[in-house]
Amino acid sequence: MSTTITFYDIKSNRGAWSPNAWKIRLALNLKGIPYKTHWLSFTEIEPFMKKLGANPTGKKPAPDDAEDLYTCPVIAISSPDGSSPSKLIEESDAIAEYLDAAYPDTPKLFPTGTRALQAAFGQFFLSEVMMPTSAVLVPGLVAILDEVNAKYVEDTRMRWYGAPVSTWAPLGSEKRAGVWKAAEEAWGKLAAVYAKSDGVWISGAQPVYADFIVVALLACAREVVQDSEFAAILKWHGGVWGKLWEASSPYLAERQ
Ligand SMILES: N[C@@H](CCC(=O)N[C@@H](CS)C(=O)NCC(=O)O)C(=O)O
Repeated sequence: MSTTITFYDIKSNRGAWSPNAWKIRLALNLKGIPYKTHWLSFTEIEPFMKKLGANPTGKKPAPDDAEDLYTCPVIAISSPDGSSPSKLIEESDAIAEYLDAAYPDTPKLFPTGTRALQAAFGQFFLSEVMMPTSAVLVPGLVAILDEVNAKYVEDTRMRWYGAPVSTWAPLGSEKRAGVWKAAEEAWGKLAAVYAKSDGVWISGAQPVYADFIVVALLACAREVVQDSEFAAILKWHGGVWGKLWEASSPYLAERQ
């Protein structure tokens, strides 16, 4: 297909980190689709997306829930000569569906018959695994942003979730140890799901979108938690996440 994909991702001083954007980066890398990353900081997303004509992907959490929320990832598809207007696709799931439809000769993220099951998996992952893990990820995220964007994350998360990010899981604290214990238990539920598979990937020999939801959170953790903490995750539950991480390395390599 003779089009150019621009992939909007969120910058940090360690490069790619956003779990939602990583899902799509992994998908593009699996499919071998060329793309160009356009990096945006948190505070650039809303004004930039409005100007681009992108749709919001939801509402901000309360008390700002009357306001639209603009997020990454977004992709823009344009013809190489720029003669036709860009098509914009917002929201990681919608982008993944688009990539399967637009590049039918590439590995499928949603093999036939798996779309609904993968949607159920996504909901399970978000509430049972991602939520309990985020208490340790968000504080680490603040540390890899510039001053303005660190303040944006601290201020918005304080407003939306009611406690300063710096108190969620301070390094070396008992609280952090407790958060990690809860996270390990949460990932244990996921390990029980993966144990039903006969391969490293959830559906066997090939990765599907559900795997990339998981790997994307590991890729985020890689950038925002301590090295020793990340190494511990890879050993949890008989090393299932270590094996998944290793199998994902071809799709994690391109991160520009
Ligand atoms: N449901 C959306 C969620 C995207 C999302 O929440 N992205 C975060 C980064 S991981 C974001 O852009 N947040 C903007 C902000 O917090 O202002 C998707 O899957 O694309």
